[in-house]
Amino acid sequence: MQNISHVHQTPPAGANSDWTVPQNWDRFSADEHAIWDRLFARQSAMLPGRAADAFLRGIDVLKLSRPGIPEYCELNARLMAATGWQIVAVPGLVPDAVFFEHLANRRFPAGNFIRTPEQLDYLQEPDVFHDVFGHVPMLSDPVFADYMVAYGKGGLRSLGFGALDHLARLYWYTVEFGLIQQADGLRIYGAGIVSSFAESIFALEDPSPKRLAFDLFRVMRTQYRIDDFQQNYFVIASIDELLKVTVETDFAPLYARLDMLPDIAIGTVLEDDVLIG
Ligand code: HBI
Ligand code: FE
Repeated sequence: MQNISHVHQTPPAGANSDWTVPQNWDRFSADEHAIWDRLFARQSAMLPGRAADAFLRGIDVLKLSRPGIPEYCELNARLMAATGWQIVAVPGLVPDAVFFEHLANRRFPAGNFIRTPEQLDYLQEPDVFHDVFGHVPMLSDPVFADYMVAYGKGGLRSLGFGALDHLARLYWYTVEFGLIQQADGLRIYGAGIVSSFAESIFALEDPSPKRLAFDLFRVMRTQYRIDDFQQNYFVIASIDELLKVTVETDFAPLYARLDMLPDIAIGTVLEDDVLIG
């Protein structure tokens, strides 16, 4: 999730130097817990057969079906036991370097607020539902958890190359909007899709988006949009594939080649693309 126009450039009042804030879970009202329950009920009813097995396992292992907005310190006990990750509360989008530093240290920055009923189907800033329902279940999968650490370390390195815009596409087309080919069919693991009722249907069933086999270089050339459904989705064969290619690739020469090539507009299909479904 990102809309960089909202990023706090200095830690807001009450925040630590790493932008973390207390979750203040006890300040959530009954109405706010009810918004979580409404969103959770709607998504959990429609995700079997749509969400990746790893995601559904995460919902179960982390006991996310308990009512109300999860209390981070309580949830962290289970998340830490699974993969050593923990959720830290932040007031919204944080600067890239801060974000990557947290990921590199197995800390997932999650919003300490929840959307209003008027924002039920879309909001710009990552709230607790997008972050905790969307992102956290996959963090209980050991391989995906390692991928997110590798991404955080890669993100910090990319800043040294001035290559964040290219590397951000890898995050966007995997962590936020990724699809995976399972033996029993195409499934969602991207947080931006899985936390959205309409896009969970669109991403798998609509004929208009181009679903392409994941290719790291192709992904890093591909533009994306932040204010509408995606017109491109990239499909991995396994989470192992994603971790392997990210850990084994030397990104420096890729960044040099990317700087010499034009971006690829959304919705484009190149002749050597592998179209899926
Ligand atoms: N901050 N809280 C928060 N959540 C994000 O997803 C996030 C961010 N800051 C930067 C950022 N994402 C992007 O740099 C990544 O998507 C690459
Ligand atoms: Fe997100």
